[in-house]
Amino acid sequence: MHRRWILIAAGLLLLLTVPAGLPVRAAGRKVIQITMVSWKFTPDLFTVTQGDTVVLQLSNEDPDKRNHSFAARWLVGKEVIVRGQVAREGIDDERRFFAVAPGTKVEIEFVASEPGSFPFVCGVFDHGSRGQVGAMNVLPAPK
Ligand SMILES: [Cu+2]
Repeated sequence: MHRRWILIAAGLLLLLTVPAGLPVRAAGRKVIQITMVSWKFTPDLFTVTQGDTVVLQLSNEDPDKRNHSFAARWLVGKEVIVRGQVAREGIDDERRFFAVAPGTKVEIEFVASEPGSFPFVCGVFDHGSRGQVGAMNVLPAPK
Protein backbone atom coordinates (compact mmCIF):
# COMPACT_ATOMS: atom_id res chain seq x y z
CA MET A 1 0.00 0.00 0.00
CA HIS A 2 2.71 2.47 0.97
CA ARG A 3 4.62 1.79 -2.20
CA ARG A 4 1.61 2.75 -4.33
CA TRP A 5 1.25 6.10 -2.60
CA ILE A 6 4.91 6.81 -3.08
CA LEU A 7 4.55 6.09 -6.81
CA ILE A 8 1.52 8.41 -7.07
CA ALA A 9 3.35 11.17 -5.21
CA ALA A 10 6.40 10.75 -7.43
CA GLY A 11 4.17 10.92 -10.54
CA LEU A 12 2.50 14.12 -9.35
CA LEU A 13 5.86 15.68 -8.60
CA LEU A 14 7.05 14.85 -12.12
CA LEU A 15 3.91 16.41 -13.62
CA LEU A 16 4.42 19.58 -11.65
CA THR A 17 8.07 19.98 -12.52
CA VAL A 18 7.89 19.15 -16.24
CA PRO A 19 5.14 21.41 -17.63
CA ALA A 20 3.59 19.45 -20.52
CA GLY A 21 6.96 18.72 -22.07
CA LEU A 22 6.99 22.09 -23.82
CA PRO A 23 10.28 23.95 -24.12
CA VAL A 24 10.10 26.82 -21.68
CA ARG A 25 11.92 29.96 -22.71
CA ALA A 26 13.04 31.77 -19.62
CA ALA A 27 13.00 35.55 -19.70
CA GLY A 28 16.46 36.71 -20.60
CA ARG A 29 18.67 39.70 -20.97
CA LYS A 30 18.57 41.31 -24.41
CA VAL A 31 21.40 43.66 -25.27
CA ILE A 32 20.64 45.89 -28.25
CA GLN A 33 23.29 48.21 -29.66
CA ILE A 34 21.79 51.29 -31.26
CA THR A 35 23.83 53.89 -33.10
CA MET A 36 22.59 57.44 -33.48
CA VAL A 37 23.47 59.74 -36.37
CA SER A 38 21.65 62.57 -38.19
CA TRP A 39 18.84 61.51 -38.43
CA LYS A 40 18.60 57.84 -37.87
CA PHE A 41 18.62 55.08 -35.24
CA THR A 42 20.29 51.83 -36.35
CA PRO A 43 18.54 49.49 -35.84
CA ASP A 44 15.28 51.41 -35.75
CA LEU A 45 13.24 48.27 -35.10
CA PHE A 46 13.97 45.41 -32.73
CA THR A 47 12.03 42.64 -31.05
CA VAL A 48 12.21 41.29 -27.51
CA THR A 49 9.95 39.06 -25.43
CA GLN A 50 7.76 40.11 -22.55
CA GLY A 51 9.67 39.70 -19.30
CA ASP A 52 13.05 40.30 -20.92
CA THR A 53 15.47 42.69 -19.31
CA VAL A 54 16.31 45.03 -22.18
CA VAL A 55 19.66 46.80 -22.28
CA LEU A 56 19.89 49.51 -24.91
CA GLN A 57 23.44 50.56 -25.65
CA LEU A 58 23.02 53.96 -27.24
CA SER A 59 26.04 55.21 -29.14
CA ASN A 60 26.12 58.67 -30.68
CA GLU A 61 28.39 58.26 -33.69
CA ASP A 62 27.24 61.35 -35.55
CA PRO A 63 30.02 62.71 -37.78
CA ASP A 64 28.16 66.04 -37.73
CA LYS A 65 28.52 66.14 -33.92
CA ARG A 66 24.87 66.65 -33.07
CA ASN A 67 23.24 65.64 -29.80
CA HIS A 68 20.66 62.90 -30.05
CA SER A 69 18.30 61.37 -27.55
CA PHE A 70 16.21 58.31 -26.94
CA ALA A 71 12.76 59.51 -25.99
CA ALA A 72 9.51 57.67 -25.40
CA ARG A 73 6.19 58.14 -23.68
CA TRP A 74 6.21 54.59 -22.30
CA LEU A 75 9.43 55.36 -20.38
CA VAL A 76 7.61 57.86 -18.17
CA GLY A 77 7.29 56.32 -14.71
CA LYS A 78 9.16 53.19 -15.75
CA GLU A 79 12.01 51.84 -13.66
CA VAL A 80 15.18 52.51 -15.68
CA ILE A 81 18.80 51.87 -14.80
CA VAL A 82 21.13 54.34 -16.54
CA ARG A 83 24.86 53.79 -17.09
CA GLY A 84 27.34 56.11 -18.73
CA GLN A 85 27.35 59.84 -19.22
CA VAL A 86 23.87 61.09 -19.97
CA ALA A 87 24.15 64.58 -21.49
CA ARG A 88 20.68 65.43 -20.22
CA GLU A 89 17.62 63.53 -19.05
CA GLY A 90 14.11 64.47 -18.14
CA ILE A 91 10.59 64.69 -19.46
CA ASP A 92 9.72 66.89 -22.43
CA ASP A 93 6.54 66.90 -24.50
CA GLU A 94 5.26 64.01 -22.31
CA ARG A 95 8.22 61.85 -23.32
CA ARG A 96 11.01 60.78 -21.05
CA PHE A 97 14.34 61.33 -22.77
CA PHE A 98 17.98 60.38 -22.36
CA ALA A 99 20.32 62.61 -24.37
CA VAL A 100 23.60 61.28 -25.70
CA ALA A 101 26.37 63.73 -26.64
CA PRO A 102 28.37 63.13 -29.83
CA GLY A 103 31.11 60.55 -29.36
CA THR A 104 29.63 59.15 -26.14
CA LYS A 105 27.64 56.10 -25.10
CA VAL A 106 24.78 55.67 -22.68
CA GLU A 107 23.18 52.44 -21.55
CA ILE A 108 19.59 52.22 -20.36
CA GLU A 109 18.10 49.08 -18.86
CA PHE A 110 14.48 48.23 -18.16
CA VAL A 111 12.10 45.28 -18.14
CA ALA A 112 9.79 44.81 -21.13
CA SER A 113 6.79 44.17 -18.90
CA GLU A 114 3.99 44.56 -21.44
CA PRO A 115 3.56 43.08 -24.92
CA GLY A 116 2.97 45.43 -27.84
CA SER A 117 4.71 47.91 -30.08
CA PHE A 118 6.49 50.77 -28.37
CA PRO A 119 7.58 53.75 -30.47
CA PHE A 120 10.59 55.91 -29.67
CA VAL A 121 11.94 59.09 -31.18
CA CYS A 122 14.92 61.39 -30.98
CA GLY A 123 13.66 64.26 -28.86
CA VAL A 124 16.20 66.79 -30.15
CA PHE A 125 14.68 69.65 -32.20
CA ASP A 126 13.13 68.32 -35.42
CA HIS A 127 15.07 65.03 -35.57
CA GLY A 128 11.88 62.99 -35.21
CA SER A 129 10.20 64.64 -38.19
CA ARG A 130 13.42 64.12 -40.16
CA GLY A 131 12.97 60.41 -39.64
CA GLN A 132 14.84 59.65 -36.44
CA VAL A 133 12.18 57.35 -35.05
CA GLY A 134 11.89 53.67 -34.24
CA ALA A 135 9.97 51.01 -32.36
CA MET A 136 10.49 48.15 -29.96
CA ASN A 137 8.21 45.17 -30.46
CA VAL A 138 7.53 43.06 -27.39
CA LEU A 139 6.20 39.57 -28.08
CA PRO A 140 3.84 38.11 -25.47
CA ALA A 141 5.52 35.82 -22.95
CA PRO A 142 5.21 32.16 -23.94
CA LYS A 143 2.39 30.38 -22.14
CU1 LIG B 1 18.64 63.19 -33.07
